[in-house]
Amino acid sequence: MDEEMFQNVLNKASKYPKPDVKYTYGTAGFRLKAELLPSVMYRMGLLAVLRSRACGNQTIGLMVTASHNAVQDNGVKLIDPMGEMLEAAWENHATELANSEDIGQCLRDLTKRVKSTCQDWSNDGNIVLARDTRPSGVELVQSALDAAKAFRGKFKDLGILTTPQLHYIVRCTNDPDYGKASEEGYYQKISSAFLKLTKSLTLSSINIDGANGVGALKFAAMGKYLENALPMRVYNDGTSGELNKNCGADFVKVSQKAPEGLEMIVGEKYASVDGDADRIVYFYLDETGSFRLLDGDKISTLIAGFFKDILVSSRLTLERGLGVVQTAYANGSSTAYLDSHLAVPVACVKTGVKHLHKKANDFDIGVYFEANGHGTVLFSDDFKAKLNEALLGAETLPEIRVKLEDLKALMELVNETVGDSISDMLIVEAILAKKGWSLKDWDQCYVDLPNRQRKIQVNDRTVVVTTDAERKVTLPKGLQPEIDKLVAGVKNGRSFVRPSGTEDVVRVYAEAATREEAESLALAVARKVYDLAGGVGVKPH
Ligand code: 16G
Ligand code: MG
Repeated sequence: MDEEMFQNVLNKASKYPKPDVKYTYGTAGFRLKAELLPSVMYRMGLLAVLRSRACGNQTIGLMVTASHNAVQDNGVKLIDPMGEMLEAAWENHATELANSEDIGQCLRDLTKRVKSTCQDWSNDGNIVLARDTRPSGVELVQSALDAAKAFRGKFKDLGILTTPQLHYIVRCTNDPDYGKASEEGYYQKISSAFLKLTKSLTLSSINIDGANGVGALKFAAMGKYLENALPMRVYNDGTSGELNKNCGADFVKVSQKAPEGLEMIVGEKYASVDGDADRIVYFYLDETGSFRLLDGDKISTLIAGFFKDILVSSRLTLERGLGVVQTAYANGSSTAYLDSHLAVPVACVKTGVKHLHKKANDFDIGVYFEANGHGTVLFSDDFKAKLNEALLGAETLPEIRVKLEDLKALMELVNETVGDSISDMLIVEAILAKKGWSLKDWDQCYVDLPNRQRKIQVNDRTVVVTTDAERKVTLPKGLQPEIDKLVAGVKNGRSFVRPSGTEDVVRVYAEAATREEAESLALAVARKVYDLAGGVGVKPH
């Protein structure tokens, strides 16, 4: 090993001293107050280069963002070669490196370990970096670049991008068949698929809440490629308001009300994206002036229903077929609608994008969404091959060919690497236009069951252990029977409890036929959690 290189890494590291913090690479990478991150960022620059070496010099992405968190926070996540999230074993390497007191030694050990088990080791190392609009991102990117230089990796700083744009670019860099590896290539691929799909259709305008973040910039940029096919107005574009403050997809989903910064009008269409533009939710005002939210569940049922129709009419037969992946947070009405109305199989997995993404690969067309608006569609190689074969077939009837071409355009419109608010919005808009649906028509597919979430402060959230995709608890003992008893007395009742992956709390979800019952079920379950899982502070009341 090259001692001079490790010495160099160590010398540079003194610029980024590690504060007294225990870091964990969680479901969303590292995410903290920005001032606690320079040392982490430096180390993640090193890890990204190491990961690239371990992947035979394929390009690895490093995204600096804290998504829907406050502007004072920031974070970092690494992106694997096919644009997917970092492999689980490397999450542990990331945590180890971030916490090490002797970074030179830790990196030396890690390099040795990784190299010894690695098939296609390369001595180069290639990374691409991007950040959202947080001011702290500028210096944080610089720390990662310093690391890459010291560790003799090659790097490209792509400036400000949405998280899904960087995922897309990483994928295209390593797999040029997927598209052109640039921001422009992204707009071109997606806009041309959208224009193909909506050719000769008239689309009504959409109002977008950009959360005062990167989404606002990039929706506006995409608008230039859409040739006025979709009139778009972007609000909360960052010129005056603060990032994610009382606006954005998370605010709208959690508070179930309109973001600040836009005046809602009956009959208009609205969508909100989050701070790094990988989530989207829709909303509108009904005739009575009530706020109506169309969340990730509504988006996944819309997309799955459309795929179902088009698959039937295009006569493509698939072995593993179409399926939808949800989490326990999916509204019970959405699951029932998929099951009994659309007859589409539904799988339920643990919270966290990586679990949904993985499961969606079990289907030929796997639609996955979290209720919070993060999701996309994955297509199997078999599906792609069958589709191309059918399109090439000379005997394919013209009316079938039209459907197949729609299917192909729809596939090209999807960013398969990760949930993407720009791509997701254009998918929704294309489907609504094809069906001639308003948001109200879409909303009426099914009625959400009233639901309520609560969080309970406990001494140690790890005392709560779940099973069955987080739908049941195994520990603390006695909690599940209590939940079962409470649920049994409530019409359409359902409730589950899980430790948060991002906050030091235990979360409770409850739904029921009426708002009052959902509220009281959530409260009763929260009180049981407080009693049995070591609640601290005031008991829920
Ligand atoms: C992270 C996850 C998100 C999940 C949320 C749950 C990713 C990229 N993000 O933000 O999917 O919904 O955690 O948070 O996986 P919780 O564990 O605190 O409820
Ligand atoms: Mg996000």
